Amino acid sequence: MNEKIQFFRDTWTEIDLDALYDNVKMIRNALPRETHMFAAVKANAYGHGALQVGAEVLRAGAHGLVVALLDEAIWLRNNGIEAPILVLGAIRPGDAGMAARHNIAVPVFQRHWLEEAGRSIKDGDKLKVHIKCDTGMGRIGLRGAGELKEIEKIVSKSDKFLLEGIFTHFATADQLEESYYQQQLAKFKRLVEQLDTVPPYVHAANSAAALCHHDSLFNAVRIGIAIYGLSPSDERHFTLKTRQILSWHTKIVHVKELQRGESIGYGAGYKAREDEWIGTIPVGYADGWLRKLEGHPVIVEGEFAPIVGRICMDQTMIRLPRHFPVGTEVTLIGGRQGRFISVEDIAEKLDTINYEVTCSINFRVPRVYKRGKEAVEIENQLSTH
Ligand code: PMH
Repeated sequence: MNEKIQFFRDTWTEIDLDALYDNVKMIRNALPRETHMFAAVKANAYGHGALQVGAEVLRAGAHGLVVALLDEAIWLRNNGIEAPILVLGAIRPGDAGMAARHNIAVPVFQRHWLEEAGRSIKDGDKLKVHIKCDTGMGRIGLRGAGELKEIEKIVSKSDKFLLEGIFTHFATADQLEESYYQQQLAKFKRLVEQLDTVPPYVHAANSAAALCHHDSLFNAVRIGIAIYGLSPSDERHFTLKTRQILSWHTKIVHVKELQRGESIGYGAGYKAREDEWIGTIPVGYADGWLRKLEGHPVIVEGEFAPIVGRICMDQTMIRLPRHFPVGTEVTLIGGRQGRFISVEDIAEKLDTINYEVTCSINFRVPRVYKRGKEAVEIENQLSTH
């Protein structure tokens, strides 16, 4: 580990690169050999770190990466990622030249966008485009065969564009009820059949679809949540034994004994029911450790300890089963000493989904990348080095 890269507050996440590698291999092995797997590393790889996750998933056999923003794609390119990258979200037509220059593929679904984009692409450059079809998600995409044919015609006639793919996105692939999924799939198939020339990548499946519906695979898939070892669905059970790759830790910075009746935190909202040991940990809602987690347990030396009082911006108090010294490690998410707190446990307490939990862990929290027990890299976005 590079000793120069460090952090000065004992709060960090650990990303298990071995588990990530195994997860990707497992998912790859569950798919036909010829299926191209694109890994979704948008939103900083769902909070796990796009550069490190991107490099590892490619090493494990992913074919390319998908992101939401052109900014995310350029950042990956500037940091040495050479594999295919597709932006999923709409980009401004004036930025098409920039995407072409960086060999980044983008979605197309509006005729007037193509006309304007063509003007921003330098002569000699070619922009790779994937036609985005809205078959029922209702976000972006063309909806009818007429628009599709028009766009195919403009793209195929222009020397500024290269038709590389066609895709859609499912709204309900994670649900047991399949009729809406089937409707979307049928619509997409009908649209693909309208093309004069089928492009190299035809893709529709996210994690839930790829793992549950083999009819959704076409020749490429876009897998996000499953590579992180998190469940794509509350309703469906997955047999793949992927592992959660993220854990979150901190250390106690202060310990005190409270007398019965004394209170804790903003609003003096918690009162000790008896004499109690209280620890303070340096993590709060400004890190993505949200106030709604009050009452939820953390792990201290293999025992659960509940969060007491309101979570502050940068600090949280926990009720300890007994005295622990300052510096004792506390686990907020993940496993330690035989106990485990899953991302899904936190999501349930927050009344949200696992995706939102990891995406909410923000730039203040350093990411420590591990192989085996060894930390191989630390990413601290606040680093002054
Ligand atoms: N493709 C598109 C177009 C997506 O928006 C997403 C995830 C994925 C693939 C990967 O999905 P998975 O993580 O379920 O495998 N997008 C989002 C989203 O916009 N909100 O939550 C997940």
